[in-house]
Amino acid sequence: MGHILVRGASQRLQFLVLITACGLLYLWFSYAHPTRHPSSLPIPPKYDKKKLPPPPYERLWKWQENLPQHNLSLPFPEGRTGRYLKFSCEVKLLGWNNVFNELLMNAHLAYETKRAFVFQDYFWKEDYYPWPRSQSYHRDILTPLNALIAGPTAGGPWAPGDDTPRSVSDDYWQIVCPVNERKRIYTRDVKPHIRNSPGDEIFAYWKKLIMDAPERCVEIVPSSQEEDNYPQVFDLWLWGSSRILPLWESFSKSPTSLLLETSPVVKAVIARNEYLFVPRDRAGWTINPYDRMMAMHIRRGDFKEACLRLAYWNSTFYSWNLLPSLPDPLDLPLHLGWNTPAYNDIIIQRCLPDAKAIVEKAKRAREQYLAGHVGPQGRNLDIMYLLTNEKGAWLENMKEALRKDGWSMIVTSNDLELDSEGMDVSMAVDMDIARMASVFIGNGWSSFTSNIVHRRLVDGKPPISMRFW
Ligand SMILES: Nc1nc2c(ncn2[C@@H]2O[C@H](COP(=O)(O)OP(=O)(O)OP(=O)(O)O)[C@@H](O)[C@H]2O)c(=O)[nH]1
Ligand SMILES: [Mg+2]
Repeated sequence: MGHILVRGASQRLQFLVLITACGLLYLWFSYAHPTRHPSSLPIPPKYDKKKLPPPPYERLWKWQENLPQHNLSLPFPEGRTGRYLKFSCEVKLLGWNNVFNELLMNAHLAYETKRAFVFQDYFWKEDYYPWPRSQSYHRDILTPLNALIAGPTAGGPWAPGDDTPRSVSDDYWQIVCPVNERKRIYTRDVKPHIRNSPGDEIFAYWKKLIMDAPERCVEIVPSSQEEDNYPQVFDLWLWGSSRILPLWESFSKSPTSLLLETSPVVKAVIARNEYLFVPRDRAGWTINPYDRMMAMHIRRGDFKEACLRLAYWNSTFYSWNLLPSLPDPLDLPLHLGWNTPAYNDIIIQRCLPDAKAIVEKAKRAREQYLAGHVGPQGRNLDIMYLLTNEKGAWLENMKEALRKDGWSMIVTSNDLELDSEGMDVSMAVDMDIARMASVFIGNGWSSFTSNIVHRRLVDGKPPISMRFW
């Protein structure tokens, strides 16, 4: 037994020496050999997005917490004697863009009433979150507002000389405005007086109410879901109708709009992916790729049902997409009966165009833009960015069709390399690329599109560069 063991051990030793020698020989050969072909290089592990955990944002939360206005000793109108306005009725658990347009208008109302806007973080709808709910670090699924946007709405400074109090976080509101010092205004007491009124009248009504309140701290409290499905000050019924339009003039010129900024997190994600947009011709890095870019917002997935639902509930475009200065309004023929097959056909064409219609629209939008506009690079528009929730064969065929139609460089949302912060803010990343592109084509029913339109118009981009399917 002992002998067998000794013999077995010495055989194992010989075997090990042989294996090690072969390994060393192989390593020497493969690394010392100068003509190694690149295809024989080790293949890196595939970038598996789902394996990255969600971003903890520890430093960003801390930064938000330490904003300089979070200081009780500051003089009026900030600090412990300051004036604050919190919208507890702000919509939660919806797509980012329905939340975004509302919170900006709330911030504008706070500005107009000379109160500090209490900003809240983004509460994700679980279905849209890139990770399973169980991976959230909080009870709710949250992203700090400052990861998604920057500017005074998220606590940044107002313009020099503007003495409006700066926005504060919800956590600071709990400290500076203890419960017994809050004046509560219930939406159920206010909204019935102005239901279905034009947006400017709704705004003016709330503004007076809040200005007249002598209390330092005002909280707008929502009624129950049973009483009001959308208990917001500026609710979905307003955003989805032309009643919003009278607000454009003041909102688009407000410091809330003018000082709204892309967040550093979003800027960083774009910067690390920007090489993808650099043209391969000789001009290369010397040009601004956005001057030659068209961006298209292509909503797919289960959107057929969504489009028909929109057609059923609402025959008009959404919010700023309704601005009459924009070139592709939804003009439905008068004789069309609501919800008839012919009516639904038109809605589907405008809401969920097929690949052929998309290529055609891109071509026409390009021609019409170039006919009236000479960019810094002359008349050129050949880089395409597709913002999309679509993947797979449909998208590949779409890219091929665009390539055949002369688009020399085509990049999609799926081509971006995203770290976990990038995954978390990817909608804001796509939106910012679309903001900067020379021409943007979007979906008229979408708040994702209308928030891009808002920033493009505020940036001074011409209406002919904002198109709808
Ligand atoms: N990065 C990226 N994310 C998208 C895109 N489309 C949808 N999403 C994500 O999915 C969520 C829900 O999508 P939507 O319902 O189309 O967008 P929304 O923000 O709710 O705005 P609406 O267009 O009014 O519905 C968005 O908020 C994003 O988080 C896209 O094109 N790019
Ligand atoms: Mg949505």
